[in-house]
Amino acid sequence: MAAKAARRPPARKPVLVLNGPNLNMLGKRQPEIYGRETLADVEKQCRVEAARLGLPVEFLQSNHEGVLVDRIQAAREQNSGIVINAGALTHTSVALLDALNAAELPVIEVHISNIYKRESFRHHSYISPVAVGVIAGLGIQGYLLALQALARLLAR
Ligand code: CA2
Repeated sequence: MAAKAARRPPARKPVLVLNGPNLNMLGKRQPEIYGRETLADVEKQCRVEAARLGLPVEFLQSNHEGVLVDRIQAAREQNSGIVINAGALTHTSVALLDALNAAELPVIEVHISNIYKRESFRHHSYISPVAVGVIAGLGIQGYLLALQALARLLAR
């Protein structure tokens, strides 16, 4: 008799958490806007939350637009969804918008601060049109909420 095929769920591709320019400075300057936690703390908390949700997760922070574009292009094959805080590139980058569009993955946009309470140039995001949702103003908890949202979307 033929052996029964093992019914293992297909391996899930990791969710990619991307951080843009200057977010490596988190916790080191401007704590009144961005809080006291560092990017390493964000990564640690995301890893704990992702493990709880059963989501594999990968991180990249870069100060360079092209590096972020390259990683988003690779994500199309390598990842199942993207959480992105593009930093100031949020308000300037058509290149990131195009890359996210081409990736055809669920995207959640995160901002630590409430960009709508700040200078008017921060009120417009080039990447929001490709995002399933946008979380702003909830501090680094926003990243954890974004992972929860992606876990639900990917389970559908
Ligand atoms: O609120 C957010 O998460 C932002 O994406 C952060 C960006 C800003 O340009 C966006 O308008 C809103 C800035 C990230 C820079 O982070 C720093 C953190 C500490 C010290 C200096 C910069």
